[in-house]
Amino acid sequence: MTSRQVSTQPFDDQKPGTSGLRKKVTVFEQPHYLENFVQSIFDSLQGFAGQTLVVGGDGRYHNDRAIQTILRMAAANGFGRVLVGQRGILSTPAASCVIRKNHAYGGIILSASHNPGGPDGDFGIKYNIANGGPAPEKITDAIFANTTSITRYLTLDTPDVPLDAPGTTKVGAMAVEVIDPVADYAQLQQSLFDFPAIRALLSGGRFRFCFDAMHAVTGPYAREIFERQLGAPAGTVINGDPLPDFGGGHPDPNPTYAEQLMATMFADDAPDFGAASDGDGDRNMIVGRHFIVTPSDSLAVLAANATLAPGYAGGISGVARSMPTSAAADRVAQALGIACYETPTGWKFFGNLLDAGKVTLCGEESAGTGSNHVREKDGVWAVLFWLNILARRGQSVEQIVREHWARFGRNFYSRHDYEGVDSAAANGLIADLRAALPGLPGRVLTTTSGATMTIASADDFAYTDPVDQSVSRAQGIRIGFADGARIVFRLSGTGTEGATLRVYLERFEADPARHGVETQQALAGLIEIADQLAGIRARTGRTQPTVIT
Ligand code: VG1
Ligand code: CO
Repeated sequence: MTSRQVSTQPFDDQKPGTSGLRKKVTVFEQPHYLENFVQSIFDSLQGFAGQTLVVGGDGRYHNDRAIQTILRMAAANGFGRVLVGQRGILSTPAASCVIRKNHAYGGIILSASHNPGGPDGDFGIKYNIANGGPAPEKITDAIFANTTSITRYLTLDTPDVPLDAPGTTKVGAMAVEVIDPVADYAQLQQSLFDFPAIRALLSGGRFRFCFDAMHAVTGPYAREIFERQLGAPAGTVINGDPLPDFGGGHPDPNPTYAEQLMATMFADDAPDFGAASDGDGDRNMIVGRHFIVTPSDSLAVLAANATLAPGYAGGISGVARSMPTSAAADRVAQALGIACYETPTGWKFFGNLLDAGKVTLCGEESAGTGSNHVREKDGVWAVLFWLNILARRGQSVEQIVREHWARFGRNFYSRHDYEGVDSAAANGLIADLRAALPGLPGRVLTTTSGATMTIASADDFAYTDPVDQSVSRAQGIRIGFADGARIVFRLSGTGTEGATLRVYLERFEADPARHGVETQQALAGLIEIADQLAGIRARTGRTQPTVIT
């Protein structure tokens, strides 16, 4: 069957953000919109004729139709084989696993992650390379360049491929293999963690665990791994059926959006351990009984306890964290005598460090943690890691974290998000801060309680990749204070409405006697200073953040 060439014209809004292209479903439903982007991906690649592509998504609205479009276009462009998850499902870390295991050329993942879904919700698409990780900036830049000059795309006139059951079909000359979305992924996890110890913990009847899949992609993974393979009682996984609109929820595992889990974990009869994951299964939220673990602390705890997991028993080579993530992991790295890298926001910046063996664990303050087992952050992996540690240490989540703080000190940390802010106001705020940077060091600010804080450093974060020397600039405004505290300002690259301003606040406290202070209270002075420096209230018209994590 010969491919059909369809004439098209560029759209001017197809620049990939922190993690692929994310837009409203209604934008993706425009004729040629998805096709233009997919063809622009293929046109940025070379040597894929006859090769394997992995395709899957988080099951959100439009996933099914988009996959059929991509299958036809992959065939028309000359791929030899596509591996697609049954019913179009593949979590982001599972897609990474499948790409690596099958030595695929790359993969296309359909997800807008934690953004809401449904006909009025968001949709997204991203391309991953042969190492299983998100395409680096040089590829996303090439894709974007192609979207601005595209004149045609290639497709086939073929019927939809049935995706309901495993098996192989042909689309033109290309084979489409429908695969079990969970099997390879579950097998990989078994090779990393002490499944017998976790099974003893979960099936012993004493320890209680609640996993909230938030009606997103992790439901099938969590049921298979936690309930079937590890013996947790049926019902351990809640909201386990993936729904196209995530049940109307916001599949972002944080204390604001994971309401049901929070209510469960803070009830009088709360379970011992709670966790949640996001739309596409790459994020994790870790909660103890009446106790939230911040993602930055979680990364540090995993690093400090890594050798308890069989897959990391030989030790870890290094740690990487995104720049706005707290320095809690740095302290562990220092104690272990290993390197700690600071990268821009987004998992694509960890790929080179992982490939080069410079780091084993990576994490972001936005509830993303992962390791060299795949090239994406991995929600269920992080939960298994915690279960492994809990099984081996026999302590509560809270005890483990408090002991960690006592040993390494506590990095009080919070992120304040102002969502859906007027774009011009948000851009103006960042531009003015950027312009003010040279004059900031040495400036003394005073809070209403009379405390003074001196700015020691101020810059716009730029990163030179230690492996390929590529440079990424303008990655966030960093203000460092003389006492080691820090404020970071940046704009989100994943939103679809207006702008989202993220303000990251951090202060170190060595004294265990002061570790019990409530986080927002511990950061109150910094919160005031952030507003003094950036004029957040005046410029955005907001008196408080939309979300505090
Ligand atoms: C956010 C997070 C970032 C994460 C990205 C993708 O980006 O801050 O840490 O890597 O989402 O995660 P931004 O640009 O909105 O701050 V996911 O789970 O949405 O793929
Ligand atoms: Co995600």
